[in-house]
Amino acid sequence: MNDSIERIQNEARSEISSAPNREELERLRVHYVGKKGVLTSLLHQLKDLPADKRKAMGALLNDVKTEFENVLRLRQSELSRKAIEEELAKAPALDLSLSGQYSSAVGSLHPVTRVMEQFIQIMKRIGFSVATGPEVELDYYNFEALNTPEHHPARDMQDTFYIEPPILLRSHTSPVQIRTMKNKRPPLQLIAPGKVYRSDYDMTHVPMFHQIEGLMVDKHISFADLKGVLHYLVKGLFGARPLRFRPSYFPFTEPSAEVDMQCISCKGSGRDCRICKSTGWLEIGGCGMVHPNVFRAVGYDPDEISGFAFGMGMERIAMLKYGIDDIRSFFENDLRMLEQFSC
Ligand code: 2NL
Repeated sequence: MNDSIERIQNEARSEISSAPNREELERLRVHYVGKKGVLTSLLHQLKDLPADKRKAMGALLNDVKTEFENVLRLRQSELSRKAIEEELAKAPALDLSLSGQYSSAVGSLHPVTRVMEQFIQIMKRIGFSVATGPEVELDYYNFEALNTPEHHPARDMQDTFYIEPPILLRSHTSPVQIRTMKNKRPPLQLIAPGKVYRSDYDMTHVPMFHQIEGLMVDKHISFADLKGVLHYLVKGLFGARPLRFRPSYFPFTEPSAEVDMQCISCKGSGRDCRICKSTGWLEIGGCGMVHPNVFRAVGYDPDEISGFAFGMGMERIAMLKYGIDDIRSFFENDLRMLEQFSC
């Protein structure tokens, strides 16, 4: 039996390693290691051997089987590689530098980003610098230092997202101004652009929006300076037009005002105007003279210096600029909407 095994081994090795193609290789596999193959039938004959030889012969046959399987696998991979090489040799070389059948879409800036960048660029021209800060804030910077006392309604859980008091998502970018004032001495001219968070959701409110706040602090800063800066800003964003300052209230400014600009659609006439609801005016933000308590909180002396501040929602400005009536459309990622504002 040993003799014939050696003969089978030699024969199998040479046949398998010279098999010309996959079909022939498969035939050899079935012949040598298949269910009715040579090795299987030898294994069946084991039971006829005397017990003392059976074990050694069994082990030998298993080793031979493993070897056949390895040789088969090796030839299989050689033939596969040969097939690929033949295929490659047949075909003309593939030109990877050819342009594709489909072109990929070119992206553009989101309309809110465009308005923000334009806003920043206008303010930089008149000497304002850009400051940024954390979106996850402390109650102290978001409310306390801004003359917003503990039981003020703005701190209500319904309006503000709390991580875990006193940690919250900033509801305006004013904390950036507070942090900057604490680190620098007047004169100061800065804007703070960024994301802010409020628990609101309807046609004109979303829980996250973009705000830019402006702040100017020096000796003798007056409401006239505020008006001059806002006129310059609006001129850059929409073209020169009248502004209206309506008395209002913010805890961090005194006096405070809402800023309205003359309607861009009806030019202030108010005739049948959907945009301004026939009032002739559009609200664009809020402003005021920085409250003395805010200056005290950052270590400035309100008898020495004064300042103005203002805030605007960028989605609101973009809606007015582009005639968009639902703020939620900025956040739906519908390309039919977004592509209209790409350039
Ligand atoms: C609005 C109104 C406003 C301010 C923001 C401010 C910041 C400091 C001190 C005083 Cl550090 N005021 N910011 C003042 C008035 C209005 O925003 O309608 N925002 C969307």
